[in-house]
Amino acid sequence: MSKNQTLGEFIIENQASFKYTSGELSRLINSIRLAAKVVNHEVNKAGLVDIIGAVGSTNVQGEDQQKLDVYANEIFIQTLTNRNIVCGIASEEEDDFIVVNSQDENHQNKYVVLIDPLDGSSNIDVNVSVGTIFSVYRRVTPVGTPVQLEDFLQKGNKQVAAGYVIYGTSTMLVYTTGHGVNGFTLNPAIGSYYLSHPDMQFPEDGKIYSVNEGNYTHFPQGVKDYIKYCQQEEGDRPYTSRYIGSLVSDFHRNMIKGGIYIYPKSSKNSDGKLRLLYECNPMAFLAEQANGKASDGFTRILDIEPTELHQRVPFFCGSKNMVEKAEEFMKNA
Ligand code: P6P
Repeated sequence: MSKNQTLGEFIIENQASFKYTSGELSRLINSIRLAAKVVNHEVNKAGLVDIIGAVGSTNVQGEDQQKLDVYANEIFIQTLTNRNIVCGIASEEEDDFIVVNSQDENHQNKYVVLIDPLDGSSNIDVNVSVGTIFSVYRRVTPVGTPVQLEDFLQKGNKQVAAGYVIYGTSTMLVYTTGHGVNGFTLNPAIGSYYLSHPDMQFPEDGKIYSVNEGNYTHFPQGVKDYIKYCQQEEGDRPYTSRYIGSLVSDFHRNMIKGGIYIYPKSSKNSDGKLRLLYECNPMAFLAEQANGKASDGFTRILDIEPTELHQRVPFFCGSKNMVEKAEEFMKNA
């Protein structure tokens, strides 16, 4: 691995380390790379053209769909579908999963992709970073048959790849195939991604906690106790509170600087807000591959048995020692 290697060179160099059919996954990552460039082009000029603002419809989550949500969803689905790589796609923006079968393929492809095409999209109108999150599994139902719900309801520990694109001050693709986490920065002038952050690791400790404290009164006691712990004058505390309201941005900063992100359940969100399959599982896979940790406050995220496509779970994720401290408060509350 050499710094400034292009993403294409990196994929080819590491193809052999992937224990399954190497070609297909490489083509899958390449298609995500391409879709991210197209979405990035629109996100970067959102303020200039009439693509900003709500499209007037809502998604299965009941959230207002911003035009860029819809656009990003269409681009990722088209790109993955047209390249005859996957047999199924699930998206935050789609009520049900999509069976992908081009005429000549007869359901021979082996991978399913779950995606949040544009996470944090409520930040679009205020020019704050947003992101795409993706999760990849091998199908578990017979090849040659249409993909089924059980292909998507797999535990996070079965993921073969996961990653995010962050559309920030620069656009980065950060992903893992189970051999560590690597970050690639897009050079928009030539449309190539370069390996800018090899072998990304969460510092074991950190001083940043990311939680929406506006919901404090609705939080479980353990979360309230942990927040007060972070704010106490003692040792290396008080910590710093940083909350962007965009999971990918908060996660990315915490992975580089050290920190914890918490979206707990509350009296307003009985299971929390984040979706297990296409937000928490991929971010948890990345976190663990980067020496971090991710749980629902009690149970490892990657061990949670999914029951529904859009189910939500509480999410504690980041530097190992910080997550374990928060889990201690949850246990003792
Ligand atoms: P709240 C964006 O909608 C998102 O899913 C995450 O990206 C973000 O961290 C969280 O929700 C923000 O939610 O309730 O704090 O505004």
